[in-house]
Amino acid sequence: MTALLTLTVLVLVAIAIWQMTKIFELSQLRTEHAEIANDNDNKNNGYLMFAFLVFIYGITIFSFAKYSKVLLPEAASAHGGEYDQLMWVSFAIIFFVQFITQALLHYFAYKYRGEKGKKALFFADNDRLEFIWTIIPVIVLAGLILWGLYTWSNIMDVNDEDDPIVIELYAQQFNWTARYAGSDNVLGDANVRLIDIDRANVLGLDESDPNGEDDVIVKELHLPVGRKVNFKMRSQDVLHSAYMPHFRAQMNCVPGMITQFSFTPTITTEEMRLNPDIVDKVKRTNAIRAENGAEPWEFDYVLLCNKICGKSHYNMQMRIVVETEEEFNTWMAEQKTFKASMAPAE
Ligand SMILES: [Cu+2]
Repeated sequence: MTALLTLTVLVLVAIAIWQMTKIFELSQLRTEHAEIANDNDNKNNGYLMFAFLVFIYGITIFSFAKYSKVLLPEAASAHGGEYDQLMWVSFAIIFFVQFITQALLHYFAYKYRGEKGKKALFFADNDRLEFIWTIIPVIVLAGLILWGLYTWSNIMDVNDEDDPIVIELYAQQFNWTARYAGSDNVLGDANVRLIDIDRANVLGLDESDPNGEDDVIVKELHLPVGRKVNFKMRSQDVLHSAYMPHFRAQMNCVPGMITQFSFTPTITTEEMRLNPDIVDKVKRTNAIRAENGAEPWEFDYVLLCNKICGKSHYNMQMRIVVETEEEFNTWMAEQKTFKASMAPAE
């Protein structure tokens, strides 16, 4: 009974509100606030257009000022400069065009706002105008695309010139393993079917291939500065992506095939730690860590996974150390070869 009464009251209240709204609407019909825009409304909308223009310029400047510090520091690879230049020129063109067209769009929306007795000027076509606004984007885009293709083919050219070190990057859920080709600089054959965890053959190297005997398997990537590296990527399970942001390098790791990427590191870890952008980033990060009672952090290059490959994807990383040739040779001399690290067959 109470429920029925409540429902009836609610329905009656709803009807009352509806009726009141109708009365309100009717009373408004003959006043200034009709639903058809008058000159005053149009003028206000024109000013609002201007306000919106100021807002988007403001938020652009604010974002640059506040968030530029999260951008990557100077590229630490030979091809990285070329890559960054292409990106910054593209950015500059986009911002220039955006700056001009937004201003024009909002200014004209204000200038040609509705006004009693004013009629819009209209013409069906203008060959010269159409030619100009077609040819300019065609030239700019063709230039960018050609430059992009040239940069792409330069960066993606993996070859054996300049005596590169050959290193395999092996991806699996959720960690990385690196394999150096050893003194012969040739990687031994490998296949996931040959993985033998009991004998510590974690990458499935083929024991019958002599090229694999001197291979060196490690959990931390060391690179000598100034020496070209040819990376060969493999994946054990799902799609991963080897991402080395400081070197402007990324390549998918695909189960069943070997993908490649090549670059020359140009800045050692020690040198990069002195880079003003890195010093600033470390300072900011450590201030936050101190608040949370965590240990201070020191900058290191890093290899990340850039494909959402599963629940621990976010933490799939490996430290990269770029060092001098002597430091690299010392480190390498301490590592065990595949043959020496294998447990004997039973
Ligand atoms: Cu992954």
